[in-house]
Amino acid sequence: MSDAVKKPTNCHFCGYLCGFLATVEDGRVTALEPDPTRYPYDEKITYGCRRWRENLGYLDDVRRINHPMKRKGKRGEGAWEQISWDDALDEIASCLSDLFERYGPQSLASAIGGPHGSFWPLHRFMNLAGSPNNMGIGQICWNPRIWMETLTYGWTIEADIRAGLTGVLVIWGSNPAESDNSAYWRSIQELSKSGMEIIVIDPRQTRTACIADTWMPINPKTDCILALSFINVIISEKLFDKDFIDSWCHGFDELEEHVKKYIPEYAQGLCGIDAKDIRDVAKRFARADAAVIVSGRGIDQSGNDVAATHRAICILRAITGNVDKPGACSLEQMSDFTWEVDMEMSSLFPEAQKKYCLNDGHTPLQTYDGYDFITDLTLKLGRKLPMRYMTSAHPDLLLKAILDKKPYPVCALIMEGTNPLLTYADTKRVFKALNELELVIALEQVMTPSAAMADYILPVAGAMERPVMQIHGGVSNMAYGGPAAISPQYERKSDYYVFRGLGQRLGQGEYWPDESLEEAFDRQLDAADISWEQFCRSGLYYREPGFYKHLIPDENGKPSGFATMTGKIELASESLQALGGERLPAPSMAFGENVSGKKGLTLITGARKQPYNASAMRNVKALRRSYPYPLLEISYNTAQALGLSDGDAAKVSTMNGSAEFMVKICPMKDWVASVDYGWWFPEIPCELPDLGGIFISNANLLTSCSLDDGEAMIGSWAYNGIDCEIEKIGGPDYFPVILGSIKENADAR
Ligand SMILES: Nc1nc2c(c(=O)[nH]1)N[C@H]1C(S)=C(S)[C@@H](COP(=O)(O)OP(=O)(O)OC[C@H]3O[C@@H](n4cnc5c(=O)[nH]c(N)nc54)[C@H](O)[C@@H]3O)O[C@H]1N2
Ligand SMILES: Nc1nc2c(c(=O)[nH]1)N[C@H]1C(S)=C(S)[C@@H](COP(=O)(O)OP(=O)(O)OC[C@H]3O[C@@H](n4cnc5c(=O)[nH]c(N)nc54)[C@H](O)[C@@H]3O)O[C@H]1N2
Ligand code: SF4
Ligand SMILES: [Mo]
Repeated sequence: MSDAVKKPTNCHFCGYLCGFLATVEDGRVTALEPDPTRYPYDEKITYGCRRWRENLGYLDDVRRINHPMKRKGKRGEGAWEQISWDDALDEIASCLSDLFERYGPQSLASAIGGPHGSFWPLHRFMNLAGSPNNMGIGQICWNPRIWMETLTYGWTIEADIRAGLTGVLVIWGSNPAESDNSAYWRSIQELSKSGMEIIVIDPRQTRTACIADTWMPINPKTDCILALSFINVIISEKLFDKDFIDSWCHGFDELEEHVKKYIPEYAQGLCGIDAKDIRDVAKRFARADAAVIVSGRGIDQSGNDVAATHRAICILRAITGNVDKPGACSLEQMSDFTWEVDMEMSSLFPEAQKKYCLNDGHTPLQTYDGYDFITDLTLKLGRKLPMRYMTSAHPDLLLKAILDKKPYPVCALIMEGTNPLLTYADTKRVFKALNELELVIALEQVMTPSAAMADYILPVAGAMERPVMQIHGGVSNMAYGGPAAISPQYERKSDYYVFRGLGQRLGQGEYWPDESLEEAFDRQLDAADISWEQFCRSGLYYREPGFYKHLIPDENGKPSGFATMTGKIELASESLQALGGERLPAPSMAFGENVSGKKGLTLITGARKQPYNASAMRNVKALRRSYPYPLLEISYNTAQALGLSDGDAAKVSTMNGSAEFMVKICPMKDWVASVDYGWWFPEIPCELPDLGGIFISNANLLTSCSLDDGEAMIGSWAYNGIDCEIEKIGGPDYFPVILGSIKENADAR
């Protein structure tokens, strides 16, 4: 037996990639402990996190996929045969070349999920293959903020929350107490004790709201109106930063005119927040020496007003002089290491294939033309967004191309790091699409309902078995991650291996020079003058972006300004207008329209909760015991009005479908309902007809990605602010009974 050695590695059960030391004996990990020498270490994080201890068991979890598998029998039936890697990749490559010949490479689509790994290998493969059809969750996570900040400021920003400098922190539609185990949430907690004022805008009184000085219980989807009302107060009370606006903002007069009508008394009726509180918060925000606004999925996922809300938030920062200033935020810098867009090899995507962009004519920003337009501007200051994320195909259009073969057929799908039957909108439509496809490939670690619908499941390596480096789309000069502690167990391989292998078989060989992901990372870091090995020692590469960069002289000795059409921060957006959008943010609700008094129920799907992450880990006993059933949160008043009590079972219905949850009474806005997302039941067989119970309590049975209701420029769909109805279907024994009986059946097989 060889001696035990401790090797640095990372947890990857969420995007924070905490550093750990793995004890390795005979090529197996036998113990795991937090590594205080590597980023992002915080004793409290690892103490508080309930997931990381699962890493050890996860290596040999019965649900793990250990060998390449090929479907036997009908799709979804659960019959598989083991096949070799070479055979799997040969067969898939030959199937793809056949499809490319028949329908062109645009007939291949891909689907990704959250930040589970590096997606550039997939994107490189798609670029070189010539398909524009990578689909993701970008339109409702990340992209809206990135697009609007880039249009308004010329680039995206990073909050700069600092003791002694930041006077006010507004946390808008985000709940880091549940969604973020990282140093960020810890620092907010610390700073809240040091005099920084915290304002939380959320329909739910979250744990984050509980540490805030002010909780603004807003009606879902009315954030744009609230932001415009804040702007109204700041302008009418002359609390704006006149010097900064005169020198560096474009379109202030238009803005002043535009927001005149959004007085707090008007916003009060729609947002459900007292006019007095709106005035107070606006004033406190404007008077702070430095103030920060951070936003989250409460904004990104609220449908048609997403872009306007982000724009209004961008404007709030600008008119109060809180852009690229210490204690407020900094404009990011591009990475010193190779940019994401170059790792993707986006410049090699064939020009002629761009005409197959499904988004053309639908969402002007999220297209190659929109991307090129913005890139011309950002390149003035040497920056470039990652092309693939920013042009990703809209799910509504892609599903149409799969189901109706219009405007051309899409016949094959590669799913990497996603469980779309649980996390994409409109589960039943996704299910139909998976049935319709000729070829479905899943790169997965465990058997999920989506993987169960594949023709091939390729077993990918997870935490500790493969290196990781998170770079946030390459829009900032930061990378974090670390090495593998052991080689992939069983026959698992890295995702990189799959795309390189397929690429080589499809004539892309010369573009995949690196044999392993480590080598590719090493090459990527070359430009920053460090090696992969050096990077792994601290687990972090970070350069502070600095502040007031618009004042840095350019080659003519003039201040370099902002990378927008006017060289200034665009309060009124010339770029948006040029692309067919609105110069100023306008909410979809027409002015004067008043929905107050309407007693409809509004639904939020997906507010994050510990200990789960998206659709994962419902099979882990320790976690499941603490959180056994999917919850529907409503206020005491709403419960009373609906005749519901804590623990009851209720059916929630929307235009799209219905799903079942257990009632939990919580402090939140009346007439708002919030359901958990990601719920399936690993105790139910992961095969048809039940497919792990995805048709019972899955929040995305209730949602739709229809472009008709989506945001006009990007296409964001709504996971929040959806009309719904609720009815009681049982008492507290409902879930134990249905899941218990299913479990008995499952065990009997
Ligand atoms: N209703 C509703 N829907 C939502 C949301 C919501 O709030 N409400 N949130 C949306 C958001 S913001 C996001 S980011 C998505 C998340 O959506 P997904 O990312 O689809 O969700 P996960 O359940 O995390 O699924 C990821 C899968 O990837 C696998 N995996 C993990 N690591 C790797 C890896 O390295 N390689 C590969 N190939 N696979 C891996 C896991 O086993 C898991 O099954 O959900 C979106 N959907
Ligand atoms: N435990 C856990 N942590 C996670 C994840 C997970 O699945 N589980 N997922 C990760 C991912 S992929 C992401 S993108 C991040 C997201 O992290 P966050 O952005 O913090 O997302 P949520 O925790 O869902 O918080 C969104 C908040 O917005 C509120 N909200 C809903 N609708 C509205 C509205 O119309 N207006 C306003 N103002 N608020 C609204 C909800 O009540 C909720 O409290 O979390 C990451 N962290
Ligand atoms: S916070 Fe995330 S990365 Fe860190 S230990 Fe917990 S699950 Fe793992
Ligand atoms: Mo996300």
